[in-house]
Amino acid sequence: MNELRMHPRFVSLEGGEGAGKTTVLNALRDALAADGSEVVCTREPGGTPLAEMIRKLLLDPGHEPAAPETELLLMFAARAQHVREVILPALARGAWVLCDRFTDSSHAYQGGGRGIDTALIDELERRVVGIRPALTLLLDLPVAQGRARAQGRDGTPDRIESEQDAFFERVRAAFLARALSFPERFRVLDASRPAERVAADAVGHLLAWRGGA
Ligand code: Z5A
Repeated sequence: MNELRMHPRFVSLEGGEGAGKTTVLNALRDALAADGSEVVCTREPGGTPLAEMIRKLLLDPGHEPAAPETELLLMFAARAQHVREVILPALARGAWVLCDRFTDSSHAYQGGGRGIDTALIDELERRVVGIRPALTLLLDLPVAQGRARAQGRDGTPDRIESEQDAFFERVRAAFLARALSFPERFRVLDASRPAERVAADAVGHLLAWRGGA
């Protein structure tokens, strides 16, 4: 695999912690399924049994700190499996694929957050993944607001959630930089608004995209 293509029925949702991706994903699924279309909702890291095992390794705070390169390669190992087992077969049979995070998260977290060279991430994307969403909805909100939402949930923070605010500020800046670099693919939504308004906005973008695709 050595080329990168965009598929019109492949849509990703991106954003920092607590941005509300799960809520929006459900609204997008309902909007697409209303006319009987098959919609596959999936997530990264994860989406297949093996990729979910890699997710557990990645988020487990119980082992020694992961080197940034280890973290990056595990993200791409999970993605390689997910693309081949779930995403490409779904697109081939005519389904829509809604993915909670994809390669832009690697650019934001491992690139922006951990400082890994973008060229390496681009190379892995091209050689290991080979596909990019045609539409990416970025749910953007201030770091403190997202963290407050995430902390409102039960459970102890995972390995990445335990990072400092400065890390998440770099992640947010990297997401916004990606959106500026790919304006035809990205739609940036103000995710600090009430959940119903964010979801309605996201559905509007998706249906406009489907209408024009
Ligand atoms: N990661 C990476 O580093 N590199 C990669 O390549 C990939 C991922 C693919 C796990 O992802 C971690 O993997 C993630 C990035 C890293 N680490 N972090 N941090 P994840 O997507 O599973 O984890 P997450 O981003 O932490 O998920 P999340 O916090 O659950 O985010 P969300 O799905 O966007 O939020 P939510 O569950 O819909 O909402 C969170 C809470 O806020 C919940 O109580 C909602 O009721 C509430 N909420 C949602 N929207 C609103 C609004 N609009 N107003 C008020 N309250 C709201």
